[in-house]
Amino acid sequence: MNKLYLTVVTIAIGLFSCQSDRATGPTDLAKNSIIPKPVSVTSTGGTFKLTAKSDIIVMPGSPEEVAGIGNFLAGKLNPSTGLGLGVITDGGKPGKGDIQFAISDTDPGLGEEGYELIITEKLITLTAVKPAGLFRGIQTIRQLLPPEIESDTVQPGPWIIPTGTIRDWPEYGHRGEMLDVVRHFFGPEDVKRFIDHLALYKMNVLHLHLSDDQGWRIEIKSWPNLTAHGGKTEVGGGEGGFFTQEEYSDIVQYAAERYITIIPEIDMPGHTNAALSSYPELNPDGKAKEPYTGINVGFSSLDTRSEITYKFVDDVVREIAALTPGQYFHIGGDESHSTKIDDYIYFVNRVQDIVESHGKSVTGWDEIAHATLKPDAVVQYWARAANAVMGINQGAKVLMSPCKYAYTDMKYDSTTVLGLSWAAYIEVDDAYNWDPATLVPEIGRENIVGVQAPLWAETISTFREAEFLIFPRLPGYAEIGWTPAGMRSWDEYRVRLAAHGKRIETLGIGFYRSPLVEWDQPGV
Ligand code: TNX
Repeated sequence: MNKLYLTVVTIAIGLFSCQSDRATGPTDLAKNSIIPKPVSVTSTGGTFKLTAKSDIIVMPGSPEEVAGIGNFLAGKLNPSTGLGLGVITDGGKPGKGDIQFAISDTDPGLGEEGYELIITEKLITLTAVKPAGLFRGIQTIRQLLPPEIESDTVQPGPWIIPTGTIRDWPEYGHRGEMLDVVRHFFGPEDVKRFIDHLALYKMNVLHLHLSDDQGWRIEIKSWPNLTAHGGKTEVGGGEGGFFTQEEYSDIVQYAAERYITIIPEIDMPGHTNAALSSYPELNPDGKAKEPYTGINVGFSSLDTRSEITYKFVDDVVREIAALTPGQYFHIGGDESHSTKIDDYIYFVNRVQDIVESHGKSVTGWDEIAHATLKPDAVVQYWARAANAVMGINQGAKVLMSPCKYAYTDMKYDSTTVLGLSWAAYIEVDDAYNWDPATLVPEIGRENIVGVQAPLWAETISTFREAEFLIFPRLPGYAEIGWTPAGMRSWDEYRVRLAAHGKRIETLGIGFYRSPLVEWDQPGV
């Protein structure tokens, strides 16, 4: 009897101490597992708790969009906490448990996307120079809360954050991913989900690869057959698909609400079989090409010496540019193996003028550096460093997407079923362990605008499959773009990444459980 009593008491104490541990929560802000790693963190050893009294307070006089950022945060916190945080914009004083947003230019060092988060036992104050900084800052708040915060059903909590100060801003202005919606089509809902993933990790660009040999994915009103015919194919013979202009604009808007810029790509003069099969007049012999559903590259080319080609390009660029608020239009330019080099240069030079005439700056794959680049051109380095260097020598900037490190369509290792392997196997450590500013000796920090990881879609036909290749490499690319190289190390990163397993899983993402990461350890 006595023994039983003792056992019950022991279990009760055990349970109680566990519970009280949970109720106290983590108290050292410095032991966070935020990705990308913040620039500076100081801990003050206390705790802040979200309660049923918590609200999000927007300082009066803030730009209107700040209330939208408040709504975004409330929309993330309310389903899982059930605490019903409201967004207060009427000048109400912040009380215990509130999160306050402030826009202030007293700390210009934070820049366009930086933020400061001051967490006391009473209040969280998030300050930024620009609304984009507040948006990046609320991703830090999400990540400081337990992974269950990402659930869409009410979870027990408690919702505790350690106190202290975080000051944080990105190393590079361009941090993004590319999504190939051509080789297999991914619809607006998939693209939005991808945008959500970018947002959580503070990325700010989504490059959409919208045309290729296997399909044309955006409605062009002046050339309707591009989608009526060219939109109906994809790799392997599936039904394809395309975005109407309304759907594209809706994606642009959805991204903008997350402070993410869309860069549209129309790949040319190669990778154009879908256009050539949709319009006979684009072909030198006046005959439409057969649709193509294989995965070879380099066989197609627009007719660079025909005026109708430039009428076509002008219409396409004009219609897409009008729907795209971002500065850049991507003209592709890769693997034009069936275009003579002189024709290629002539074409890229003319297309640059077209892009400029529609108010956009040119970006393209590294081959475009063979042409005479405009001063504001950005060369996307993927394959040949010599091309990127040629771009630099013309005064262009470089976007780093080295295929051996940043190609999200590469297999993780020889046993991965999805993905290709022509560039490399890219395990999670390989994806993380490189520094854009030292990778190629001739490409220095001052030449680089940022980092972009492309996801080509030859081998993936569902978004679940896409997510398997994206995660867990995406957080690493996000950190390479955000966190100064001197603050990064794989051994420290892999522990933080382990703590994201549960978070990614709670978001419903089936990710690659790399053996290099101890996923089931409780994160810090
Ligand atoms: C090369 S990367 C390509 C794409 C393919 C990719 C597959 C680049 C600019 N061109 O057309 O989809 O390899 O990994």
